[in-house]
Amino acid sequence: MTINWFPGHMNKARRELAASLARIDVVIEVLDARLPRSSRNPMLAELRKETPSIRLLNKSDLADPEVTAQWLEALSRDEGASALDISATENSDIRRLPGLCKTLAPHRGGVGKTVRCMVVGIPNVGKSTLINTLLGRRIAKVGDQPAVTRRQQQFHLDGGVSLCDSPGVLWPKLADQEGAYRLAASGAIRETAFEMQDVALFAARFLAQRYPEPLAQRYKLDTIPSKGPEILEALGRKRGFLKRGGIVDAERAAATLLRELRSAAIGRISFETPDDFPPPEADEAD
Ligand SMILES: Nc1nc2c(ncn2[C@@H]2O[C@H](COP(=O)(O)OP(=O)(O)OP(=O)(O)O)[C@@H](O)[C@H]2O)c(=O)[nH]1
Ligand SMILES: [Mg+2]
Repeated sequence: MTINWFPGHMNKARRELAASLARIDVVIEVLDARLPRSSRNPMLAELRKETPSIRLLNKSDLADPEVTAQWLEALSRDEGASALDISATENSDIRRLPGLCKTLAPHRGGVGKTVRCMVVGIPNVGKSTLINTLLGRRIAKVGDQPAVTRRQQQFHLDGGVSLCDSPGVLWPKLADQEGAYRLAASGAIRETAFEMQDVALFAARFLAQRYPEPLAQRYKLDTIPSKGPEILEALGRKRGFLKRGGIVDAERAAATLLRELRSAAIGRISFETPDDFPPPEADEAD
């Protein structure tokens, strides 16, 4: 099944972002450390134009640390603009951020001036959490589901920096469906926009290929079956998710796998590495 999710509120949020970005000094782009490329909204890059930006790879506490190191290296090498890996819940990871924003907008540094920052990114990536941690208070509404923030909201930090929270936005057509499945598996897409079992099968095949040991350990599997449905079946049996007649409840097994993947109960998992994205020259080779 093709996954796309661009409901009306997101289109409105996109228009509001386009209008507000003209009055913004620094864009703070929050990406998901587990899928830094697939969580990058190509629409935001267009809307931002020349406004300086900082890229944050958030939820790095859930990502595979070795893969995050590869991403940090690749991002600074390939695109000239480095990124920081953070957990938005950890003040120690982000307390330098306001100072960094100021250095990117030196013309806004005078007395009585404010460096106006906008926090942007896909749904559920941790934008509002980041703002709450910087403020030291739970003011922005946070929740573990996409589309919690529905309108822009501005907050003032001490020291002449303002932060605007914004609703998470995706883009109208998720052309890279592999990326769309990663987004769904990570929790960025509302669950009514995809088939749970489809995405769980994708996740099961991915884990069997890239993270077989954590998968086997979590579900006490002696061997990992080769096909996605068989992995879900084995998981369901181990957990005792049986329906009448001893048939495995595949929907329950799917929901469990996705929940435990998202919370890192299976382990710290990254959904993609820089090597999954060949450089443009390789595409043009023949
Ligand atoms: N483990 C972990 N969880 C995080 C981190 N940052 C945010 N979260 C969780 O991710 C979920 C989404 O956080 P929000 O701050 O509401 O995300 P958002 O980007 O504002 O989402 P929308 O408003 O829906 O676009 C919440 O359950 C947070 O607790 C992080 O660094 N690590
Ligand atoms: Mg939010």
